[in-house]
Parts: sequence; structure tokens; C-alpha cells
Amino acid sequence: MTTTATREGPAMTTVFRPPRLAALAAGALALGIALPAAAEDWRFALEEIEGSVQDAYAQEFKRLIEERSDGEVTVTVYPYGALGTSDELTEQAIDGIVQLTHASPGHLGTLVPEIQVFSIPYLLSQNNEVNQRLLTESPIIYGPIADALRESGLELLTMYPEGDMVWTTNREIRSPEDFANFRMRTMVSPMLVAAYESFGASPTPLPYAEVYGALQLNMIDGQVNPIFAIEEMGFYEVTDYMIWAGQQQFVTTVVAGADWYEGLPEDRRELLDGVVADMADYIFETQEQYNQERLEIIREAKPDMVMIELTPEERAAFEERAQAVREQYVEMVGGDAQEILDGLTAEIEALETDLGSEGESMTGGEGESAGEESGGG
Ligand code: 6CS
Repeated sequence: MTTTATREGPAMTTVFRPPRLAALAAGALALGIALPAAAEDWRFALEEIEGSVQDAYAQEFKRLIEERSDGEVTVTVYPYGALGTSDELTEQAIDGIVQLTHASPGHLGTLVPEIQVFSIPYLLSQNNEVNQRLLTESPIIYGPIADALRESGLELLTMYPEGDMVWTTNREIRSPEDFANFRMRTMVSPMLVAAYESFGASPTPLPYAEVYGALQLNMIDGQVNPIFAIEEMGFYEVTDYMIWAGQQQFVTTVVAGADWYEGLPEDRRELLDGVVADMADYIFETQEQYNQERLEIIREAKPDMVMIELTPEERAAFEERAQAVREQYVEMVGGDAQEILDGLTAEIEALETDLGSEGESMTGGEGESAGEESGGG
């Protein structure tokens, strides 16, 4: 894994210098120079490094596309660091430099304001099976949200969850008051900034590659990400606490350049849509497995990491603050934001009626209960 490199900080310059071949490829792509490739090669960019959940998605996608097309189509995967920041990958997909990319809502807010509905804390279910069904089937997601993406030049192929977002911090946070003068790194979408302001923190948007160095140099006091990312990016090494507040599931989109997708022959579009549809269960199970395994790795690597799951009462204080963020979303986004918010809320409630509304203990440990603290400190 490239994990060793990520731990060398400070961030961008040393951590994510592109491997030589990837840099050449990126330069050639930017200049429009044809690279030797199979007759038909689809370039798939990732916002995450090798070994990540997005990488698992892309590798399985590659395997299935190449197998089902009898090798007529190949897929080249570009992990984070090869082609640029999340924002740049999105631009490259719109411009046809890559055909496919992951584009997480936390980075898409300026381009597609509607998708920031996923940045509202405590909106998605605590039961991740509900989220999984929502993200693959929702008429709101594949209706007005997909339309908004298409207007910006992106075809939404699918969405999936990557795990519960956990705070890693340099001090204990149990209440909004604890967040006073706390510089919390967020992804760059305006609604995420609003969300952490509502929690009482001072949000500090930064690209992913700069987080490790910023924590190491005490430029920020904490960050928030799913467990697999906290492990592979080494964020736990430069923070003391992992805190589960249940506020957000990390969700991502898989998108294609809309022009490219529109121009695909029928059989290729069927191939693409079929593979994406068939991968929903695979990626859901894989993200669960990665998050569980990486938590064990963190526990072993840093036994004195303090792990805290907020009590229902402690969580309620944050949940109450998050109500105002719903109103901010509607005001900030305008258009059909109210319809999107209400529609998604109704879909979640309906799915919870079928599947239940409760998740498992977030720390996943046997016998651990809400409010328990484990580790050193
Ligand atoms: O925090 C971020 O910026 C990133 N986190 C993950 C888990 N994936 C991509 C995203 O850019």
C-alpha cells in the first residue's frame, strides 16, 4: 500500500508526488497526446489511494468490464495523487480527460449545490442497509439530483456508502461547547462548513492530501472521515481521540462525463450500466469489511488511542443544532432543494419502516455500549 508514503508528511509535496509513470500519463492526458492503449480504454480516477474503498470499487469494476467485453474494453485506474484533487478529477471527467471518476458530495457543493443534502448531519439513517437501498434506488437521487449533476456535465452512475464518519481529534469532544475554538478540517462544500459551524466548531476546509500535514503541524485540531481512511491516511497517528457521534455516513458518487456517456454506443452503455448495477452488494460488503478490519489495525498500532462513542443524550445536543442546517440547505441551494430534502427524508422513513432504524454499535466492539470510553488517556 502507499500508506507509508502518506505518513511521511508534511502533506502534498512529499506525500502525494505522483509516481513517475502516472505523472507522465497525467501530463500526456492534459496535452491530449494519445497514449499506447487497447482499442478502447476507459480511464477511471479515484479520490482515494490504493487499498481504499474506492480502489476496491474500481478494481472490481475493471475486472468485470474487461471480462464481460472479452478484453475489447480495458479500464485504467488512477488512484488519488496521480491526476489531482477531487475538484480537479471532477473537471477532468466533465472535459473528457478521464471517462469516469468518484465525486464525493463533500467536494461537489460549489458545482452541484443540490447534492449537499448529503452534508446535512443526522439526515441519513443509523441503519446503513437503509442508506445502501436509498443510494441505489432513490427516485430523488436518480431524479432531481441526477438532473442537477447532468446539467454540470456529469452522468450519475451510482452512489454508495463508505462508512460512518468518525472525528479524530486532539482533545475530547462530547458537547457543542467542547468544539469552541476547535479547527475542524472538513471537505470543501459550503454546507459542511455550515454543519460544523452549527456544531460550534471553526471549520477549516482543506483538500484530502493536506490533512495529515495540517494535523501534524497543529494547523488544525481534528478531522472527520470513515475508519478505513483514518487508518490508510495515518490520521490516527497525529490525533489522540476517535469519537463516534453518528452524525454522518460518508457517501460517494460514481460519475461519468455526460458527453462521453451520451456518445456511448448502446451495447457499451448496457455493459457499463449492468456492471454498475451488479456491484452494489459487493461494495457495500467491502466497505463494511474494510472499516471493521482497519479499526482493529488502529487498536493494535495505537493502544492508547481514546475511543469514545457519544451517549444518546450527548448526540442529541448535536442533532438539535443540525436542525438549523436543514433550513440553511433550502435557503442556500434554492430551486428544488425543499423538494429534495423532503423527498429524501420520506424515502428514508419508508425504508426504515421496512428495514429498521437502528444500526450496530458504532465502535463495533463486543460489550461496548454508548458512552463507553476505551484506550488510554
Ligand atoms: O476527506 C476527504 O477529502 C476524502 N475522504 C474520503 C474517505 N474519500 C475521498 C475524500 O476526498
